[in-house]
Amino acid sequence: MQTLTYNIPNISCRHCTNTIKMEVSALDGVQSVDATVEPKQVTITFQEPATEESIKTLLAEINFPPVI
Ligand SMILES: [Cu+2]
Repeated sequence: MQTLTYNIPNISCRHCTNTIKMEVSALDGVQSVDATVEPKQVTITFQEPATEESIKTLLAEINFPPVI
C-alpha cells in the first residue's frame, strides 16, 4: 500500500473535490481518496493494479493535472 499527496491547482471548490474523489475512487486498487480545497490537494492511498502513473493520467484526463 502506498500513499501519495498531490497539489492540484485546478481545484476551486467542493464540486472539484467531489469529482476527484468519485473518479479516483473508481480506479481499481485505490483504497481511499481525500481531496481538499484549502489547501488544493489530494491524498490517495492505493495498491496494484493502480499505479502512480495511472492515477496521474486519470487526474490529467479529468482536468485536474497534479503538480508535485
Ligand atoms: Cu470546483
